[in-house]
Amino acid sequence: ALSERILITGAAGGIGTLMRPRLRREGRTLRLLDIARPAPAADGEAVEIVEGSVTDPEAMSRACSDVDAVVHLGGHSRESSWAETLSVNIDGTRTTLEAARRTGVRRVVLASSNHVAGFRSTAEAATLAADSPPRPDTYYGVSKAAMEALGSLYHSRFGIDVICIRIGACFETVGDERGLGLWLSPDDCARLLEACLSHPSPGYRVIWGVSDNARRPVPLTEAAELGYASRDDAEAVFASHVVASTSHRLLGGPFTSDPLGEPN
Ligand code: 15L
Repeated sequence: ALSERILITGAAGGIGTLMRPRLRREGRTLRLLDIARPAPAADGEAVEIVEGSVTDPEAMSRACSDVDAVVHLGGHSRESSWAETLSVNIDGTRTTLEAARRTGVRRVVLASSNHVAGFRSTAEAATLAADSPPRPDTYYGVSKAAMEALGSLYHSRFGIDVICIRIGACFETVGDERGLGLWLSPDDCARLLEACLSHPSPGYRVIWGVSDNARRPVPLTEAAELGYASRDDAEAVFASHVVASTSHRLLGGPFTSDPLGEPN
């Protein structure tokens, strides 16, 4: 197999930690970047550990050199102050894309979120194109809309393949009813990332990233076109032990009424 190197930003975060063992492949090196130093290599694990921030242009250029693709997970994963959101999520994404361009990286996968579209009703979401115009529910959602726009810009200007995944909720388990619809199982997340990494010529795309849940509110058409086939359904695993929650009319659920700019 051809050897390849993939940079994962935010590698010590929630999704990064879940993906590290799952993206391990013969002939592949994972370069793991985070502000919190990722755990050292396990026995036989082909990883390169980089301590650094997505907001640091020099560090990002070094991190991007000689990599085949970037999986950009680094950033705040929920609401923060506007200043933090602007610096880490928006400027950090620009810095990451700019470093990828400077170093000739040909493919970038961006971790967007359902909160780009948090004010869409769950009723309309069933047929909602993944690249539908943003209806963000938080500053966090705005930062993910900016991420998708930056990805589009870097694709159109420089021809980089950019795939933005509007992720539902990627955790090991599901705790409430909303999660039964939006769950992206860690195994499915890895399947989706492999599809993003292996498609011959994806161009610029926005896709929904959820498992094929019985209560899935969004379509998987675009993800399937990329080659993703979900094998998981939250219903089967978690439906009997989730806590009942207020059913949400809006895709973003509680995010749609949380105070803006306040970490929660
Ligand atoms: C997100 O975008 C967050 O990163 C994650 O922590 C969850 O809150 C998820 O959305 C969700 O909608 O539940």
